[in-house]
Amino acid sequence: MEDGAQRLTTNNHNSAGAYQEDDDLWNASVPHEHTSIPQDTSTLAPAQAIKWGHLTPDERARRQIRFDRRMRAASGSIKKVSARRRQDSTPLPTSLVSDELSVAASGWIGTCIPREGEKEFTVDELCGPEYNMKLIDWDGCLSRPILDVEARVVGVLAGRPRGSDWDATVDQATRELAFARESLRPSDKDSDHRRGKFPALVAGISFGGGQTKPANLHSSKVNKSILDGLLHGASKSFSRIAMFASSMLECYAPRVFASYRESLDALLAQDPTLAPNFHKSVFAAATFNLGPSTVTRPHLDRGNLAWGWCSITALGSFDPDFGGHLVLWDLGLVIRFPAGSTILIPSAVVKHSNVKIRGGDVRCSFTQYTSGGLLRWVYNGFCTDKDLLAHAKKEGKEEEVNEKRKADRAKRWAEGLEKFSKVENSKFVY
Ligand SMILES: O=C(O)CCC(=O)C(=O)O
Ligand SMILES: [Fe+2]
Repeated sequence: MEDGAQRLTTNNHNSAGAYQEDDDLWNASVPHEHTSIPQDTSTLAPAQAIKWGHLTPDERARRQIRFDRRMRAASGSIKKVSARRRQDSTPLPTSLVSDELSVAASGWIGTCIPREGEKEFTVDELCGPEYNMKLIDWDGCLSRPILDVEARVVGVLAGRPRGSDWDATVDQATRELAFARESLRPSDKDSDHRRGKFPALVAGISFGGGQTKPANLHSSKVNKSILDGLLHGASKSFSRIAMFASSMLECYAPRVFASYRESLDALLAQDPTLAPNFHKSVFAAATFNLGPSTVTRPHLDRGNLAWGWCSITALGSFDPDFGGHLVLWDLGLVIRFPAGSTILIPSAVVKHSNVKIRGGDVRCSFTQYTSGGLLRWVYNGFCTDKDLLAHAKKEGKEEEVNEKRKADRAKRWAEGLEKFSKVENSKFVY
């Protein structure tokens, strides 16, 4: 345990009592409420056992579902299994000063940084005298919220669901990525981009440079069929991973989650042609980093929402003690990152990369995120800045609209940071 680390003791709703603490709740094919249905009164909390003792099992089950929903609503709506995970987590304090991170003047996205060279780093180099970083020997299972200097939760080593079938899900996802990699056209196979030298496929809803409105990220015909397999294949591996990551966002950054949820709902209501990747995930878009050596260079994903979190799930078959670690440059951390585990970070503002992997090892990853442009579109009332200002001019309200926009810009980053949760007196506050 690092200096100053403490155990979170959230005030969550254990009184519901009737839940089985069962990570099979993550099993995408089973609606989670049904897994918690008590079959006899002995599994009910005492108060419910007295009140509901006369009911038939079916009636009790229905009441239990309603009761659980109310309990979840009262406690910020997270599932019991997530609340337990949060309660058992040990924070990871750092000296990050979040207010000093760089964001674009608009406050919606991150800033541009120069593209870094091809050098791949080892753990020894990063933790040696030149970079002086700290190795976090994470087991990849237990959740660890990452705290800034003000005990603000700026990200989380989320871990993995405890269900016994998670390894099978991870193996299946890894096989599906290998198949996708093999199926790419040769020209797509050796791509070299800002983040590194490995092919990647993107899917979902985005609004970035050059677009006039939010749109579904599209790909070539070949890649579309590969993506369809990854997103909608019978195994549902990526839908499970996506759902776990989304629920971890809800658990550790409920107010960021709510912003994603609200803006996604607004977008879908306004434009029914937009198609999210997964029903049970609030992230608007996803990237499949196909490897075989997904070792990213130090980079920012600057188009993502500045105060948004991006989920990263490591996949593949590699030695996590040798490489694949997630390096968080602004935090001075090198985090062991085994396949099957998920980490969430504000990737638009925190520079990150991976440690070099061992020759012959295979590393892939799956990320989910929401672009800042999407929230700006919703904030503008579903139009671009340009159209908004043109409209304001026509109405003779240019000055008024400009003043408001200027004021909003100036406070957007600070307001975004306020959406992060805090750990105060060992309690999770949001
Ligand atoms: O694979 C990883 O651990 C990092 C992935 C990443 O940063 C990205 O895809 O932008
Ligand atoms: Fe990234």
